Amino acid sequence: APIGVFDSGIGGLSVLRALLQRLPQERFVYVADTGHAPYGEKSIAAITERSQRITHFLRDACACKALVIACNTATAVAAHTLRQAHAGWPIIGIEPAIKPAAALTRTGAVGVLATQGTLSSPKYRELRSRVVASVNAADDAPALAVHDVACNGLASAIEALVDAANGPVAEQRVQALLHQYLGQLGHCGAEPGQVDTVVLGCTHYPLIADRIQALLPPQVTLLDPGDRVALHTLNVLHALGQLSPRSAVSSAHQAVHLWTSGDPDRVSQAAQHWMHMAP
Ligand code: DGN
Repeated sequence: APIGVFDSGIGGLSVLRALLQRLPQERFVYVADTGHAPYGEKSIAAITERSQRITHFLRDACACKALVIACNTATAVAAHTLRQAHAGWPIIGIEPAIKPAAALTRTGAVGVLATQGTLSSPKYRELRSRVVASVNAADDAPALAVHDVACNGLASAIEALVDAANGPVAEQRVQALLHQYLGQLGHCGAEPGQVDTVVLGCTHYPLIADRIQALLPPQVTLLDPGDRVALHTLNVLHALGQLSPRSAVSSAHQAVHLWTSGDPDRVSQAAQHWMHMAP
């Protein structure tokens, strides 16, 4: 049986990319909900409703053996509800990598780029205060400060990058938003109190990690949680004895079925572009 993966759009391709590397023997069904994107500024009820529908589709129509929510916003808002409704069926979510960032930072200042929906969710706020409290309770580590930046519009601008007709305009828009949002991280650098670790807290952002890194001092580290999620998925399936045997799946093209509530050509173009997947 395949593994189901979904995102509001093409951002989850950054997670799918990592899943294909860690789990080369598995098949995947990816749903890009681009007809209802972006999730970042939608209500809790709307995001939960979309997540439930997609989960039903992946579990019932596609007979998926597990679900990877490749969207920070949907995880923050709906993972709990989905797990209650599908008890016993593995659901793997994704959340901003604050804990790994806290372990890595030398200055104690961590930036988190995410959607407003993720940053204002109780799940994120709880994670954030838990990590800050536990680091600041230990006296050997530098005090931890987490700087949240809500990157409204950035996921949508990234969606538009592969649109042939609007590509150059979208590129300008991405650059303008990055200047604005990265500017909010203050003077990035190696001094105490200056941000040296930036968490990519929305699955769209790793797709443009090179553009983000280019605008930051070289000593700033970006954290893309894709591989950690893929490794966790591997461990969960292994523990359940549900990993597929080494098999006939030989290419990403064979291994992935793409579905979308939006324009299928755009999504397959995005998969080709961001994952070098054959059409
Ligand atoms: N890619 C999603 C996330 O990780 O939060 C949502 C982006 C969006 O829909 N704005």
